[in-house]
Amino acid sequence: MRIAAAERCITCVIVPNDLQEMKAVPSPPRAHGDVYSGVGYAPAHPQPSLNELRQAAEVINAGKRVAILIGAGAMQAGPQVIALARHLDAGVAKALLGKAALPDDLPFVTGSIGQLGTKPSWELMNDCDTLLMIGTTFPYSEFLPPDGQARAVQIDIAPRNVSMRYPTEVNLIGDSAQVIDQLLPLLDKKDNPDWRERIEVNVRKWWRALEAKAMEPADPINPQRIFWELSPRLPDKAIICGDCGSHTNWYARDVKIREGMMASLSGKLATMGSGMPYAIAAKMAYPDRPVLAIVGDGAMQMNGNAELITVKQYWERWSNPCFVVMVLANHDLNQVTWEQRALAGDPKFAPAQDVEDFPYAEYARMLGFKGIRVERPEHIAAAWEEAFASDRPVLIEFISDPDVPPLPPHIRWAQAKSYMTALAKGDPNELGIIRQSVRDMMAGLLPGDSSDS
Ligand SMILES: Cc1ncc(C[n+]2csc(CCOP(=O)(O)OP(=O)(O)O)c2C)c(N)n1
Ligand SMILES: [Mg+2]
Repeated sequence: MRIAAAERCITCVIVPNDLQEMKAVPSPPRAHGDVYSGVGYAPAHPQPSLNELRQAAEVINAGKRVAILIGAGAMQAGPQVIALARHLDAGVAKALLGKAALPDDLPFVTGSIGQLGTKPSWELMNDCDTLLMIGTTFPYSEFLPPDGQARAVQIDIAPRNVSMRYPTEVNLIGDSAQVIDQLLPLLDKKDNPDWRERIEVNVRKWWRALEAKAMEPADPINPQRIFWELSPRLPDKAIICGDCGSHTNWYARDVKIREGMMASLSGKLATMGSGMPYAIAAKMAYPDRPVLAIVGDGAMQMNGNAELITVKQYWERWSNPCFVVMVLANHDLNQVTWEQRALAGDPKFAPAQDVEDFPYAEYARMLGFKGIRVERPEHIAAAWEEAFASDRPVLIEFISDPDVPPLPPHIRWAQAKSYMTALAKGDPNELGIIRQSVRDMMAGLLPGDSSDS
């Protein structure tokens, strides 16, 4: 247990059968092979030296356009990151596991970064001259500033994580909140309203574009609208547990996290099947808080349906019964179908990608829960409200369109062309994809010409 806490890693604890059968004694005999140990845990408190802090301050003070990137390691440093961003006139982008580290209603928060990220995060990284990475191992270099463009500083509790994803000049090892507290007094107050204004304008434009995109019609439901309508209806202190699929894009981009909420998913392994077990674990740890699991129909059939039985077994012990499972029923392993179209130019291979139809809401009712099936976009908002007001666990099933492209914010013309080429090879969803792609271009999120590449 101590190794798990000290190393922050998965740790295997083996209790041999013969040990389990031994008598418990206050103290083992003092004999060769017997081990005496104590209880308790003392965490390490690594601290950067004053010299290192000064070097970091020198790099940051020399810059004019600062970008901050935070990850899960900044989860306990929200107020410090806000103070830092205000002091430096900086924008803050969030890696997927750091989504709950800062609320999305702050005007300088550009949202998530990367393949599932936002356009203002992309712009922030491309236009900055200084990068400050805090508690993150975000791996995709094409979403970070081009090499040589930005001088960079990294803060991380683990020495092995630094300079691993970007050639950072100065690395500060320690707890994010404490290190920022030490660094801030050494930093000059920036006076760069143009940079800050540019970031905030990009953020405002992005939210408007996302809303326009979410409100585009689809057949029958545009998945983005489900997430767009969710944000204002999320209860305070909600814990959101995501899964791996096309819905992870909409979770990352459209869901507006507020102060006091928690959110996670399988950010590093990106394994399907995280949503339901994470949600059950969240409810076990915080039975008084509302919990939402976001799951695709593929993952629901993989393990989610079975885990609903676990919920049946325990839910009446929870002080707050609010446990909502959202199933995105698109009858497709949609994320991979799109990856194959966009990256390889291959059409959907239906025998591998189709997901069998299943009556999720009906099955939930059979288990004694509330089951809601939503087939029309105008019913989404009321369905969310009904779900969060329920006195028992709820499964809410959205019949959604698999032809809405979950493409990255900076999609290049070459990629767009590559999936269009796939259509020529006879994609079974050809017509729907053309329809939704044209709608996306109209909403301004796909490039209309090669100048965007
Ligand atoms: C255990 C596991 N198997 C396979 C994958 C590859 N994979 C990533 S997303 C995805 C499709 C998920 O389908 P679904 O749950 O229906 O969500 P959707 O993409 O349709 O929203 C697959 C197969 C994975 N990440 N994890
Ligand atoms: Mg699916």
